[in-house]
Amino acid sequence: MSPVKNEVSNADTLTRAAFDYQNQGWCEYRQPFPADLLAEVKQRIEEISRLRQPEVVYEDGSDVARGVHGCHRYDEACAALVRSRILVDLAETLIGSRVYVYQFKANIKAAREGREWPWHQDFAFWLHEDGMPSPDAVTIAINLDEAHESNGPLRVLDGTHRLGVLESVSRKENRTSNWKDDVSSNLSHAVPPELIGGLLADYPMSQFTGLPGTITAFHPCIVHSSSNNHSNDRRSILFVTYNSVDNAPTHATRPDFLVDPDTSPL
Ligand SMILES: O=C(O)CCC(=O)C(=O)O
Repeated sequence: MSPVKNEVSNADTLTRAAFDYQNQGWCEYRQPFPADLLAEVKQRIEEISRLRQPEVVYEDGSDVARGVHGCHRYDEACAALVRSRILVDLAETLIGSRVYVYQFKANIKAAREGREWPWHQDFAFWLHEDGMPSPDAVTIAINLDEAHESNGPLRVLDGTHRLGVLESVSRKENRTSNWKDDVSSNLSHAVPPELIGGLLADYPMSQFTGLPGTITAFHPCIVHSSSNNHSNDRRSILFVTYNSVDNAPTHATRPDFLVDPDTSPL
């Protein structure tokens, strides 16, 4: 493909993605990601997940790795991925400003043993735990494995990004004392159970199924979840959260591998 043609198709793809993102709170970004870099990142995530390091999180009560966090801070392949123009252009277009990496993680969801993520909104964590002023951020997901109906794909409720943060009236104004509660299957800021039935009735659900390399982006306030992995196939997904450089958190005290303190623009 000639450079000019590529520029044009990229602009069209970005415009389409921005339209979908505004309307439904998420979009698929139909832009091929360099296969060699993605393969390298996948291999590094597999290697890092076998190390006994604080940023490797395990499924509750087991030694099965659930996720690895923040390796863009020291691993060259992961650092190259978060700086790739494809992802940064998408993030800047969806947020409308310069961006930096707020969070980087791979959720591994091992075959048969990977556990659920209850219904939640990411901004509830960023607001309450870190003091992020507003939801001027976006999470870009890249499938490392195929995500299909039976291995616990991400699912979102279209349009719920417009609802703001959903709190229960009885919610206590406390922050969690242990960051592990923010990444376990027993989430600290899940959507209140009494609201879920109504949300499921009122908002259509979309599932992010797709081959390795599929890129999707979703809004910080969209209500989303995923189920246990009932299949023999691992479902590993990379999540890179880009934040506006004008929206740095006011009291980020969680570990650096969970909330990157480096807010310089990419
Ligand atoms: O990995 C998943 O299925 C869901 C991840 C998620 O919702 C999150 O990390 O906020």
